[in-house]
Amino acid sequence: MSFPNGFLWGASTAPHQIEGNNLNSDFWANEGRMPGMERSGDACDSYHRYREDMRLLADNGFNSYRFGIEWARIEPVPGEFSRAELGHYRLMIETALELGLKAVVTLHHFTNPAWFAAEGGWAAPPAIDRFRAYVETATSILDGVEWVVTMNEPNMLAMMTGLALKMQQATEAGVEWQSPTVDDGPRPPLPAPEPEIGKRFVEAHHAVRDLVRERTGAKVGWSVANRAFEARPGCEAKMQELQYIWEDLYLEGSKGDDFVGVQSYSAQWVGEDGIEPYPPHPDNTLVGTAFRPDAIGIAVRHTHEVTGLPILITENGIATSDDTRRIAYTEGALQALHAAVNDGVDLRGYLHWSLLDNYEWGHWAPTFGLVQVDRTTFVRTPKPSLAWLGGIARANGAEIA
Ligand code: IFM
Repeated sequence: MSFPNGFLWGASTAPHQIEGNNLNSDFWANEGRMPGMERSGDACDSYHRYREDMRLLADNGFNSYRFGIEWARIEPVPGEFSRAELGHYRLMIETALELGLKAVVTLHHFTNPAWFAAEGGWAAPPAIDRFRAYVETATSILDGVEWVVTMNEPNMLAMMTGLALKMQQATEAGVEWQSPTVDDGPRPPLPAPEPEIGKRFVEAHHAVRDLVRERTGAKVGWSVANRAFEARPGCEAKMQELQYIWEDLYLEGSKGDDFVGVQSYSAQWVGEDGIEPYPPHPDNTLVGTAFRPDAIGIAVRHTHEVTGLPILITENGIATSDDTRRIAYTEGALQALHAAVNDGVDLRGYLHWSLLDNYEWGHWAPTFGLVQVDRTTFVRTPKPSLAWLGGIARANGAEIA
């Protein structure tokens, strides 16, 4: 099983999930407000330990690293850009290049500056201009970066933004908010993203795309969470309707980009009543989703059909405490990807989610990392999957039965 020349092999992270103390962000301000939600705190202290993290990748055979720059640090108050923070991210880029890692840089990964949220967030009139001003400033440090992701999972962000609005309305009406749980029963389907919010993100993406291209020469795209829907017999039309709301609006928004990022973790059935819950099963992951290594194959084929663009796997992985399951999952995912390449999908790289066991948006229990992190000492302990995947990266392929 070999992959195309120049294939990117790496891992992905997001600033809020690993850096620690992202004090000026809206997510930080809201942590702990919902029952059962844990705080990010120092996270993995990658803000200070990024060289060590990148070394783990470079020393184990990988050739790329996806990380984000944090808007809330760069622009802590409207219009005031921190030269020190821009310098920090410039040093990160230089460190990656020095270690032989291609930097894949995300400009927005779910979190906003707290002031932006207070101004009304993405629904407010100045949102697009605010984002454009941030991106314009950020481009000044991107020399040498070949791949830029403008926004991470705009479809999940549209879902989260819609949910936050509903929570706010419930609070204002004095009604207690019931959040969906993933405890013992079947994991309920996530609420659908609001298309109107999604269209705003398409607008935001288009507003910065040429800016990034002109100022940096990097390839520009965004990364869409792919649900890998499968239709029960007779439910194809229902599936297409949901596919539009969940993915195709965003995939169509990527037309004209240089590439599209595909992110996929599990597959989900669509029946007459819509998306089916993941039923409880011993193989389910720590976030309650089904063990479906083949999902990434469904995701890239659908993305290829809708966009025809070069594809970078910007996230794929599994929340498990059993690293042998991580290896089995990733092996299955690579097989599915290899088959898709053979069928003509233009695949440029595979970036595993995630390098580190990190902060999973309110929870520390779901561990996605190739590397375990002690949250008191911050000592990094590589899991066997790091060397295993790095070996495949070195060989640009593998003998897989
Ligand atoms: O941790 C997240 C990431 O921030 C976005 N994509 C899915 C991951 C796992 O849930």
